Amino acid sequence: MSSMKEQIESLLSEVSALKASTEKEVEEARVKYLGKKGEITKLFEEFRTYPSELKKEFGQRLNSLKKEAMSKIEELRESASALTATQQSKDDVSMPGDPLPLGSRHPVSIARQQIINIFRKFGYDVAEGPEVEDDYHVFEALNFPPNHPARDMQDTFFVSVGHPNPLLLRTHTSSVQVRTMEKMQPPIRVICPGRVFRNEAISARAHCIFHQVEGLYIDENVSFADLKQAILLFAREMFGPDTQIRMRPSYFPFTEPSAEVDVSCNICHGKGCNICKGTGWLEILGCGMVDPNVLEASGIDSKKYSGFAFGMGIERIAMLKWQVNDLRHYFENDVRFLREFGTCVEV
Ligand code: 2NL
Repeated sequence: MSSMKEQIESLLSEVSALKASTEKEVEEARVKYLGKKGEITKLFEEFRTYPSELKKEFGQRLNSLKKEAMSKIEELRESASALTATQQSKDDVSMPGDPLPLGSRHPVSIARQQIINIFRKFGYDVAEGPEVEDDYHVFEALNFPPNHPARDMQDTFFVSVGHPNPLLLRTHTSSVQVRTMEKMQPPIRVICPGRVFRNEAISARAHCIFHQVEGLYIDENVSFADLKQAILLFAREMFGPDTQIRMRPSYFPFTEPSAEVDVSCNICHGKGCNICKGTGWLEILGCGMVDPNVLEASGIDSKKYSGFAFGMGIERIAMLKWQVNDLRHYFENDVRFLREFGTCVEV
């Protein structure tokens, strides 16, 4: 049998290498070393029979072995019980999280994206520009006469006044097309989506902020027939393949001739309903051949080039497409309205 000294040394290294991952294993280790018949307890019993000169030699060593074993067991017990607490908790930390309800896209955004996608397919580029513009790019370059009512404080939000070229909030996105013509020579094919601002009282049909898409096509020999075909193809992509269009003469300062375009009512198909007010037709946009003055103002030779332009209100297009009966729905953000346009996950 090995000596007391060797036994103490070997137990000391055993104890310091002890491992246990459950509370049961910790208890087994405690019994093995410190229980009534435990190995350390047995050494103490043997020690008691020793003569006093040997007691002096081993007493201290035995005591520190016991202390070491007790603190090691305590340490293992703490980490095992922390582990058990996590494992026994009712929360399954490996479960996937609760799904977050996703929002849905706003109908004005959906309509804008559809309009953009259609014209991209026709080869148009998308251009954007500033919302705070100057009088020149919104009115002057677009052939607005000096006393046109749109240039009045009543109709336009001015940022600065008393200046020959005052800053204002753009009333249409044509200013972006003017900036495009200033920068490049034909062929030009652009569409300009964006927010526009008009000083109007808010009602079911009007708002002071709304969204527009304008388009511009300039090249040699562009004719009114090209305009008609472009609008027809757009209308059929947007409102369905059976859609018919009609054009009514109109007036804009920046186009000549000008027209307003109606599409056949896709709700009653001409039978008469309250959306088309019994006429069978819905107005969707304004358009025309770009006035030569407008081309020349931006440095394009009106003898060599001609072009067409058009503009539409996105809110209006979305109203016709999805039968929204009041413009104010767009701005109130009532989730019951917004959910009609997307697959919103319920909470
Ligand atoms: C409407 C009518 C229109 C244009 C916009 C335009 C732009 C340039 C030159 C000529 Cl740079 N025209 N834009 C032309 C005709 C009609 O908008 O009812 N918009 C909501």
